[in-house]
Amino acid sequence: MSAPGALVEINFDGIVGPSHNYAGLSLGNLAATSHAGDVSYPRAAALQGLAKMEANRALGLAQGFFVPLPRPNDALLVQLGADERAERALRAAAWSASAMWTANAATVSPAPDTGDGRCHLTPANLVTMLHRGQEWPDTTRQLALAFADERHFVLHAPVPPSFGDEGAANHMRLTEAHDDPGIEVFVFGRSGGRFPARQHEQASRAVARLHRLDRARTVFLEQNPEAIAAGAFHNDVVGVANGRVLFTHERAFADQQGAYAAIRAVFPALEVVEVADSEVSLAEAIRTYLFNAQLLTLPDGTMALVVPSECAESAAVSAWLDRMVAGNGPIARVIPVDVRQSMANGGGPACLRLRVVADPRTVDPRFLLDDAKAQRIGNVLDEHWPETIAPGEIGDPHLARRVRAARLSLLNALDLETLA
Ligand code: SUG
Repeated sequence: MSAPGALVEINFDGIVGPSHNYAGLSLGNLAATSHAGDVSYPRAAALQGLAKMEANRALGLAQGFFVPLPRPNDALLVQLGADERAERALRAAAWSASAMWTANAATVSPAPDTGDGRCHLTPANLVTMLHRGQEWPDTTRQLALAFADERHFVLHAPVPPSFGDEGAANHMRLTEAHDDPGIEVFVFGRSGGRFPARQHEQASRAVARLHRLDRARTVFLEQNPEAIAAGAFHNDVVGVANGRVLFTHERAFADQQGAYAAIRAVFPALEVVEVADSEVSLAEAIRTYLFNAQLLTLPDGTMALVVPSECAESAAVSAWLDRMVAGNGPIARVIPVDVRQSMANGGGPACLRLRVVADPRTVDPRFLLDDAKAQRIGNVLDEHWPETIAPGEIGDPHLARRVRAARLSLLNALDLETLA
């Protein structure tokens, strides 16, 4: 256990909700649109997520979680003047378990980076997609509970809806040590391409101002429009940062060399681990989610990359990873994990977690994973999560009751009935 007051990175993973399904709701997310209409496996999905959390905890890392949001969200259909007989896409939006991807829950600026020495969180408005735009009110309630200690945390309202904000998926932090002041890098997209640019520059700038970041230590970069067009609907599909390291595809940013230079200007210690297009094409990187990895600093100070198991099955990607580990670079180890149910909706290991650098003692302990809670969560998943959901079942009142009851069982098991 860390010393009192010590800040550590806590990964808060979203527990996959009992209504997890494949509805193809996210234009520009190629995995999700290509799996539209598949039968989903909510229980397996949630157990895969739990196994990932447990594996990271076994590495000696702090692990938290967020519970699924209430679904189906009848209020959304009411707002649209619709009901369970609504057209398929509207109905599916109300059933979406998309809050599992907590990298989109909020943007988080740890205490050492902010003007008042507290950790600031801004829930993402997720306005670009209907099914995601319904998340923030319930997400905010959960964040308010988990980070209620106002001596250490500040929770903002989401930025106004005209500026799309997708949270930490478009935000990176570079630092010598988690509890040192960091450099915060915000990555935005410009609209005009064939797919939506989901992170608006003005949303990123608003978050940076709200979090009272030092302007001299804040960098704004434009995503490469070609990456968005190739399916990188969030920047964390083509790059991830941890410590001094930026692990990125060479075509992630609109001006790649300019991006490195802008970061280096304020953070000379930057170490770039770049994957060339000739080694792993943008398409292959997006298909395998090589960069949607958790880049973790282990207790011994070395770094590990938790990648989806799809990476090990790609000749180009696995060869690249083998070369990386054999070399002298900062990433010493690669750990594949099976999160296939989430991957089929475009959510890899990094999408499933929100990083919060904080002293675990300042977080509501109900949201921190330990052996007993992992056991209880596993039991509820085994007992109550539907094994499968076929597309035709979305909207079925019997399944709706089952999904609601399953979530309540989880809240009861975690002493979180207040979120019911
Ligand atoms: O917003 N998929 C999510 C995946 C989010 C991944 N997160 C990060 N990259 N951080 C999305 O596109 C698909 C749901 C459906 O189509 O049923 C979905 O919402």
